[in-house]
Amino acid sequence: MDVRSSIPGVRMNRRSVLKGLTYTAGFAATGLRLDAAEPEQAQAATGSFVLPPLPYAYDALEPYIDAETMHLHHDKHHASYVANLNAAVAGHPEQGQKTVEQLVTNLSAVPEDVRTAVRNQGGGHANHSFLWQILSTKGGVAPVGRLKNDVNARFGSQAEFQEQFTKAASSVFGSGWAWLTLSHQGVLTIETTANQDSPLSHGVTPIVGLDVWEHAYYLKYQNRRAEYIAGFFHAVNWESVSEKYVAQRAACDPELPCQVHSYMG
Ligand code: MN3
Repeated sequence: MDVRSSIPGVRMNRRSVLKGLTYTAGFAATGLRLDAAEPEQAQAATGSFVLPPLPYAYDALEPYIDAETMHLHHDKHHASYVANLNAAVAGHPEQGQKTVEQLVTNLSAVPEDVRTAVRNQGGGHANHSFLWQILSTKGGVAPVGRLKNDVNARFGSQAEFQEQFTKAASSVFGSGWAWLTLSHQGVLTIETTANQDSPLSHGVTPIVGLDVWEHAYYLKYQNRRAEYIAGFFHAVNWESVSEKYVAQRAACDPELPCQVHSYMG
């Protein structure tokens, strides 16, 4: 069977919580010129794909991810992926009927003339939408429940998992992402993707994802990617990630063995 066809789309929560967002005094004091109307302009100018609001304030991830970076990352970079994706599919209205997760899960179903654009811009939209959802400093310091058990079974311990993940994220040459993914057979894996490639495109479900493009950390960390990665682990909403993981596990193919194998074999 084609496992990709049965991978459930990762639905993003698009609750409208923008009203809770404010520019912080700290951000205003930097003097950065950012236009508060930018996300609305980006959406109005385009089509069926929209920039999801951040589910928390721009400064909610301080001190690990700074408000200035969140402003630029969400309002400019992510908005640009959305606008470019809409432009890419403008001549193919049927593609605009799909979710972005459906697009990147099955790139071969996307018309060839826009496939690379959808891979890059759709990947950027899917990856960033996912990233905002897994972050919050209020979600504990480590996985709980089934995810805790499975991470320990697979990697030995949370510390060992973070060490392996850090190695992978540090090894990305140029722009890309590091991931903890779940295969349809129920196997947790640390992997990396280049540019904006989504794990969904090769048939696995993202559980945790870290953006290691320089735009994600350069303002605060400059070239110190290792410090950024260490900060990221504090900014993951482990409670929410652990909760979603239970549902993601339940979607494993019942016809295939769904068990976690030891990382060390
Ligand atoms: Mn990014």
